[in-house]
Amino acid sequence: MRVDDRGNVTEVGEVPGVAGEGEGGLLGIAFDPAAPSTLYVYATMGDENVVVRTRYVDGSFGEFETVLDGIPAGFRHDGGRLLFGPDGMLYVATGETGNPDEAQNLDSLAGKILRITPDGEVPPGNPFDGSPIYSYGHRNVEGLAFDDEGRLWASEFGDREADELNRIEPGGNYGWPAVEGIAEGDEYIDPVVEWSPTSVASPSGLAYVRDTFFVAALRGERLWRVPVVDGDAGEPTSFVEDRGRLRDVAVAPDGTLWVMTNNTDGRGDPREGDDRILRFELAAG
Ligand SMILES: [Ca+2]
Repeated sequence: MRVDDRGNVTEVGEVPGVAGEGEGGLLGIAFDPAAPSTLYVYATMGDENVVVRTRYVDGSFGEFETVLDGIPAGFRHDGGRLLFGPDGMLYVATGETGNPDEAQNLDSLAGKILRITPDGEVPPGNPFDGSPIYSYGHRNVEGLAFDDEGRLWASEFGDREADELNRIEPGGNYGWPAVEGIAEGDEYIDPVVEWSPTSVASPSGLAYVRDTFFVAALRGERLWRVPVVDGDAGEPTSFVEDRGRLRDVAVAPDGTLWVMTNNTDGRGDPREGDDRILRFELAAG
């Protein structure tokens, strides 16, 4: 779908071969800033998750080609967020597919954040030789954002104890399934922010603008706002608390904030007209 700034929605085309069960399906999209008519898609196809790409020219798609395959898929925890970094590389968030131990297995792409070239190759500078894995020990990451300093951050669904906002370091182990939330040990990198209980957050999409992260909360049914001070996160506050489940948030080129509801995902309470994309003006300063 293409949505213009007046809210008009146009169906552009279909991504062939998408067949997800449970939480699988067509989960993420990203345009390459260095090749703006190339669209990348993260989707479940067959029994795996893949990244494919196509050209978007004159209002329609060309052929789709596979960029990266072999990402495990599951009935739940399929990750799916795509984001190009300031280094021109594509960052890919995956989930552990309901198999927690896979998050610690460096031979599996499940429960990881991956870093690949736009062609799907392993780029120079990745922390593990010959591997697209950039960080591990993740349960299910559905939110990625870079701050003004080029640092990568990720939201993370917790299980029973705490949801997380993490600052991602190359080669970092974020603890799942050994620990959840802030553990204060030496072995794993603690989140910068945790939400407990998980019913107040369950964070999916993540966006950054002007020293602030915005975190779309599914079960929490609100938009969390987290100020960033000198690379650390301040106390979260929340708004947009009357629209139900929020799946994603993005900053548009004009500086407005776009928020996607997800009340029709089988776990929500759909209202007439759901789901919606909401657009907010951000206060100056
Ligand atoms: Ca963690």
